[in-house]
Amino acid sequence: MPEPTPLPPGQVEIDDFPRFGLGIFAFRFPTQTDRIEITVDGDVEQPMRFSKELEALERVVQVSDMHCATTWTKRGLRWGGVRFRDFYEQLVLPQVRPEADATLVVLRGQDGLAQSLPLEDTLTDDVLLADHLDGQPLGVDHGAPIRFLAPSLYGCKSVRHLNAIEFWRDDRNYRFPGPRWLLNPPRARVAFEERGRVLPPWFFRTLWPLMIPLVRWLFRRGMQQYERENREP
Ligand SMILES: Nc1nc2c(c(=O)[nH]1)N[C@H]1C(S)=C(S)[C@@H](COP(=O)(O)O)O[C@H]1N2
Ligand SMILES: [Mo]
Repeated sequence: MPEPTPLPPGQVEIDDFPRFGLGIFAFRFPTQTDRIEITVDGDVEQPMRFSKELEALERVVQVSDMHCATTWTKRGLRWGGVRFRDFYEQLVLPQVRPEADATLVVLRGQDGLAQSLPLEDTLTDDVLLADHLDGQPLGVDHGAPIRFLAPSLYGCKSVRHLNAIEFWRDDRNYRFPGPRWLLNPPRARVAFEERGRVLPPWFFRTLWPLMIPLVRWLFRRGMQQYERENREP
């Protein structure tokens, strides 16, 4: 076995892989999980909706770590899906035709989460549209039916239940659903410890670990509620 690479600065390894996020999303769920449907819009020539088209892209399996800005890291997750770069080059560029300067990518999840990031951060080799985890279709806990996955960025950018991708010239059409100055780093690069927008890493390293048990509990409760409501009669 090769030696594992060292953990990024300020991260602590955990054994389980919790459903996690901003507390307000603990009780929000996708409305539809059996079909992959992604709308592509923004400063583009031809807005489109893709579904079966994704099946034409090369499939990849990738083992990567998930680093949450609150300091937990789950290592060695085995994702399956397609590369975001292939999606962009083979479907978006020829068919949707974004304006040349539309380089702000906005990702939206069915639960109402919205995130933005620069286009260049989405085109690296390790960024996926993932629909499988450990050889199984994604469950509701980890993003069914499909999620964005960018392992070199903190988990907040890896939007679950992805149903819209937009390419904009600027951030006029993007609003983060929470206190942006506190919780919404523009890039969230793990290697540079971009945990927040304004406050320094040590602030988050100290504060966030105290919140993890509460957030885990909320997201577990949310999942239990979802399972009760969606149980087969
Ligand atoms: N749609 C959606 N995506 C989301 C979140 C969320 O609340 N809603 N939380 C983010 C955060 S903060 C993290 S750390 C990761 C965690 O991924 P997991 O829930 O699959 O463990 O999901 C991210 N993607
Ligand atoms: Mo996170």
